[in-house]
Amino acid sequence: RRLQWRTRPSEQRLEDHKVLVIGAGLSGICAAVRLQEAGIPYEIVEKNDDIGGTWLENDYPDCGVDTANHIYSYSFKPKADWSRYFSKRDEILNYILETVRDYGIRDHIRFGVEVESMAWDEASARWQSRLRHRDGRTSLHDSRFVITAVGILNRPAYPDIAGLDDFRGAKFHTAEWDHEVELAGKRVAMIGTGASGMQAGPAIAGKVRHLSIFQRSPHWAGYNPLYHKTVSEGQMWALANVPLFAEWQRFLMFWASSDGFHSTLKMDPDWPQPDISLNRENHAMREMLVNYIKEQLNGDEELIRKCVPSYPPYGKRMLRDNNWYKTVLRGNVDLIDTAISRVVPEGVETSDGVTHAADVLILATGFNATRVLWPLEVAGRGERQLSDQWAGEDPRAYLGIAAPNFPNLFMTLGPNTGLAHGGSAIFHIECQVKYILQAMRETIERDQASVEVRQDVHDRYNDRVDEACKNMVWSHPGVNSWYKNDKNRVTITSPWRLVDYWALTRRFDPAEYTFTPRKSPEQ
Ligand code: N01
Repeated sequence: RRLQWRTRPSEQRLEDHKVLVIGAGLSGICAAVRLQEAGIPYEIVEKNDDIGGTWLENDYPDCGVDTANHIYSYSFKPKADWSRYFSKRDEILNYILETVRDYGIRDHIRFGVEVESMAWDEASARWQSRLRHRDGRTSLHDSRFVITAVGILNRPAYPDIAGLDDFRGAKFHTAEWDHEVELAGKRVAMIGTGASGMQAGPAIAGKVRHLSIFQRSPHWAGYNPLYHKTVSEGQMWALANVPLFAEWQRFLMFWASSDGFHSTLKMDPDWPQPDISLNRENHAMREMLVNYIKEQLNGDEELIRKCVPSYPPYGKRMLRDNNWYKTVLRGNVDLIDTAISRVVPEGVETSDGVTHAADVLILATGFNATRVLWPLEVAGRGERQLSDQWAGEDPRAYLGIAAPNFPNLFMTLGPNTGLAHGGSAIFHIECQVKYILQAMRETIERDQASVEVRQDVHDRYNDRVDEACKNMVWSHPGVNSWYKNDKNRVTITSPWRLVDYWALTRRFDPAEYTFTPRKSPEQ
């Protein structure tokens, strides 16, 4: 729901509380819609030349979503005519562009501008942000509030493999796909078998001469009958015309990902096989997935050994089988699980001394997700750096939204709000934006200059997060992922069910925050 003012502030007061939104992806656009409805002035600064964030940057072959679109969309902009249950990148990008057009947001966005650093100015109780423009110029931006909407997976990670720069052919990351490079008839090497690799690999295997896939560890991938299906006209009609049908479907998906299988993710201390599964349900899930893999691989023992993960299901992001297993069975595809020793000019060398010749090298190696907000430099009260407060890779925030010492700064998809257990990230984004706007309303209506979460509230919440995560699959010692830092502390994923996070963020409680009054002009 849009924000309701209790006492509508004057235009002048609203103008004084201008907001800077960093990023024009799904989170930034959601924030913009709600700010606009509330009449709070805002500006979006976007590093790219267009709208869309992750859905603009990622356009590798067959790039798409693995959360059903009828929930992976804004609640305020339902769409009955998604062509598929799990849409491809272009359809999602068009949906974001439609939202921007319908709400008239484009004029509020400055493209090709990156926020390099931000500093809280105590005297004026405002944020001063240093912007770097594409032409190298820098400028200062002044705002009362800042909302970071930079996503989690926004900085491609390049593997630290010796000789990478020596490779003779074309090479690129999946998030920076080079469409100028012709793959037909080429020998291609792809490093990484996460969600990006698992979509891109099958999409290119049919056209390349040979595909060598380098797998460091296998990922679990499940089958969903709707994954490859288009939505029928009858279904679209019902979604558009039958009262409450779309809401009902959305609610079912919400429930399924919220409550449906949360217990699958929790360790049972008495479980006899803690290496491979967590509890009875998790084990049943494992057996179902293993049977599926065996069936897909036609009993090929060598490939089955390579493809069955040793860690429990959901330890890393559960993927959707995108014809992955059929792809690794192809005659022109090798799945290589011998460690890479180095990249050489003519291909990739593995620790057994074999060189796998390649003309093109694709890095499906994921993102620098663990350093939340990096490389943005944020200096709060008393010039305290956010990266110091977080000791680099140990980010914490109250509800993933607010951090002490950083007044008037709100995060979307901040620490411990990533969804690794199903459910739509857009749901979390909407919860966060609603909460943030309530915080702003409270500050503006009380005629305060700043709002800052109390340290004790923040600490207590993070203790709860840590306690909940301890028991969950991502903390499993056999799982190595970007969901946690090098101290095995889960920093990215949320331990809560969707409904829990909704309840936590539903109402902003002013008692959990400290407000600082606005200085009158003569002070
Ligand atoms: O990245 P990843 P991604 N040497 O980090 C391997 C979302 N997403 O881009 O597993 C060798 O998951 C690494 O190996 P390992 C979704 O949230 C969604 O694929 O660490 N290998 C892994 O195999 C997802 O979770 C969709 O052992 C190296 C791969 O590279 C997130 O994005 C589609 C290596 C990286 O996998 C990230 O997915 C795409 C090295 N030095 C993305 N370094 C959909 O919704 C890394 N690897 C469908």
